[in-house]
Amino acid sequence: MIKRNILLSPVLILLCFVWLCCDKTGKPAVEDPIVETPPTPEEPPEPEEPEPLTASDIIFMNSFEDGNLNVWDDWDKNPAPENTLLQDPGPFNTPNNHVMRLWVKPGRGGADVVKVLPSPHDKVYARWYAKWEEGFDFTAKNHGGGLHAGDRNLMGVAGRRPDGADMARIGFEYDARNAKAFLYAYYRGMDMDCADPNGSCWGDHLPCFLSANYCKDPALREKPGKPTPKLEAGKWYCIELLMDMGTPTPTQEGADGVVSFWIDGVEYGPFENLWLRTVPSLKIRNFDASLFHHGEHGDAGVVYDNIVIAKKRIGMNKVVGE
Ligand SMILES: [Ca+2]
Repeated sequence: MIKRNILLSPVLILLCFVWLCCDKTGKPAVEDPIVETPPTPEEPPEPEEPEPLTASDIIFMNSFEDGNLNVWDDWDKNPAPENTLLQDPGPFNTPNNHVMRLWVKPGRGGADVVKVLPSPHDKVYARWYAKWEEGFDFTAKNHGGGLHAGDRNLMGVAGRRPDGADMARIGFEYDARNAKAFLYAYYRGMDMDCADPNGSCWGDHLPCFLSANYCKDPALREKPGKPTPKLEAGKWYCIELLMDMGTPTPTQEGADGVVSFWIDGVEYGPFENLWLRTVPSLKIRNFDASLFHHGEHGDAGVVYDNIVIAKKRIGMNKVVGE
């Protein structure tokens, strides 16, 4: 028995080392053919505007008018020019308005701000405005930011399926092959990119517009007649995410987590009956605005404004206090 433990210990240490050293920022999007939803002959979908929020609905908001980023919980403090406040009319064309710019140095790397929410939640909406600057290179592989359940230290973990008690996250990004928007999601029930025989597992694409090898669940495919837009540089987008952790369940059976997102008020979900957690203590605790590139990329960045995290749907209009 003692001999066995002596043999096992180096193996365990090696495994821990491999895990700690692994790429915690995720691999590039799967190299799989894109299956585009055919264009629809129907009129484009109309945005839906929800009821206005009250102050008590709001968990956190920031419009970058403080002159600094002190309300954020930034540990890595991406210094200028990676993370800067700029004067810009913003999404509401407001004089003397300010926005936050994220810019990534040449090569692999990222810029971000993190907010540890003042309270943990089972269901959260996050809305922000973003503009990819003129000349932005959408062909560069990327990851974006969004909502994270679990400890802040696990926000960058990638390459494995969460255990249902540790973490879950959804980030808004684009496919580098066609600039189409989607959510890149890590959660207990994720299943699209887990064929690696070594047990590695990479994020789901919501909606899924890859081949049938990945898009195994028809409910998670792009909805007919509602393809997600291809992002364009130089225009403001209103982006809103919903993450509802759902009932904690030991298996997929009975799981009812929900993820959805809106672009300019048009919903491209919901994705329902997702297995996001096994325990009630796994709650949404963090938000980040982030731009990560896997390798070489263009010199343009992305600007953010009017970030609101709330208990209810936020919509495109200004909220109380903005
Ligand atoms: Ca502003």
